[in-house]
Amino acid sequence: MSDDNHKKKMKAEALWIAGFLVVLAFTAGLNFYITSQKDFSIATKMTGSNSIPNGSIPIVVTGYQWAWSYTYYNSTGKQTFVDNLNITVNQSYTLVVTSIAGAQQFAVIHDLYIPQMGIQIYAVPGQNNTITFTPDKTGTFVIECVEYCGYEHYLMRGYLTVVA
Ligand SMILES: [Cu+2]
Repeated sequence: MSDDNHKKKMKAEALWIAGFLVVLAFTAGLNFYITSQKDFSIATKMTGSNSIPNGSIPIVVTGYQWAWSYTYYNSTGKQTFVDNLNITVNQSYTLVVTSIAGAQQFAVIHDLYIPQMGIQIYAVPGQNNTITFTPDKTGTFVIECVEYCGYEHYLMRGYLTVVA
């Protein structure tokens, strides 16, 4: 191998490494940014008492492979939404979190995480885990599953939108 050729190869390798580091730095930066958005003051009066307090609106959250569904009752009756949830500011909500029970391979544990609200609760087949909270700021917040639950785990993302 000539010296020139060797230099070219070294340069190509250095470029590959540099490019890879740029991609890593970008994704790490994005992750740090999102997790730094945590503001536990957004959700107040949080409890995990496993009961639904008076005046709190229950929302049944079910983890599937691979989506979240939210079911609640309002003036138009029973409503079910997939992935995204819209709620009202300064209203108390109780999430009743579970995972679909059924054929063994689908009955897996998920983990509901709303980082900016400081909410994290397991979704376990056959269990109803509750958490009560009152959002006191409007905005759009990421909802994600943080328990690896199968190969499309990454699809279990959505948005919680708090409106006035
Ligand atoms: Cu999951």
